[in-house]
Amino acid sequence: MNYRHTALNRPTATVHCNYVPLQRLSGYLAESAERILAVIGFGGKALDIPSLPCLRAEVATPPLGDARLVEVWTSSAPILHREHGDIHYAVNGDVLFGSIRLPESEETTMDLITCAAYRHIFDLLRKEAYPHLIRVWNYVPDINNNTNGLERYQLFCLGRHRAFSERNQFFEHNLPAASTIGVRQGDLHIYFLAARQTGRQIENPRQVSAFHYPRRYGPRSPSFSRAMLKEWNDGHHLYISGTASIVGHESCHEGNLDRQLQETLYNIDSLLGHAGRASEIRGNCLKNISSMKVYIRHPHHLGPVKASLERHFGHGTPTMFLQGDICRSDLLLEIEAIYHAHQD
Ligand code: 3EB
Repeated sequence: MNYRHTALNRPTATVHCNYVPLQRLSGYLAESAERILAVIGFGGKALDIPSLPCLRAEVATPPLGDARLVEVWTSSAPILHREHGDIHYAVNGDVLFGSIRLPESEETTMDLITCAAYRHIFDLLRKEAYPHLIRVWNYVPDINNNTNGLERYQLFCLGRHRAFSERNQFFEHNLPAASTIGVRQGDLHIYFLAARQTGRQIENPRQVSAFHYPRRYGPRSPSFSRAMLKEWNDGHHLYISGTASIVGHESCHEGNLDRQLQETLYNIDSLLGHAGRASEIRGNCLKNISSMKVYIRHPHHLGPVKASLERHFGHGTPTMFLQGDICRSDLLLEIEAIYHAHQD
């Protein structure tokens, strides 16, 4: 099968992220009318299912609470599954979904393997002609540890910045939404969604853009946008980056879980308002949250965080709670989300 570029500007497919209970996965995959791009499990052992006919990846962040959810990315168009070097990926003419995992060694420190991973990704996107990175998830082992005076997150940012900047000197206007979370086992793992056609980078008026963070946070700034707005054939989807209790560029409410959560929710509200105004979405209606992932540093914080979020969003929102280390050691939690705009 060969995918041809369409003459129309509009993508012909849509892409959805679904959280499916592990025990229902086989049935879901068998019945799904949409095609499966990828299945992502969390915390090990989740994908003890014989030979899934699609891209599968296992993220090291352990699930919190009783729910065992897997993340299933679906699309409306037929999919091809491929491998290129270390990257496993799926394509369907509008979208490329990929996953790469790279080990460290004595010779390859975190900045070098991060740079290598992003170079592989950019090479693949160029080769396959899906040049626009929309959304990236980075899982970094021991993210808050120091080596030679730099935090491993800072080394990660150094390598990522190098790969972005050597590819495009104007990269700060075309940055994907991202989450970068610390894991306590395994290798550097990155999975990502890229597209033939570009999305729109959205920044948050309450926060200094991460790519403009002052130098005290590290020798190179973090290369991500606060959100990406992407049009699929069923309307606009807003991919919100991992969002934490940061106002301006400073972490707020050190040690105070509830205040950090409230500040995070203000940040998300502010971003939604801004994205609605900045885009020409009819009805200005980015109110439909479709899923949310909550990374919590200390597992015993699950109870109060869950209760507050249910008060804020109600019970219906598909939510995944995961243990993850936030990239600043003074932050206790981080939330990422996907919103859909309903078009009338
Ligand atoms: C922040 O706003 C919190 O380096 O890719 C959130 C999302 C954070 C993505 C990244 C970092 C990243 O700076 C941390």
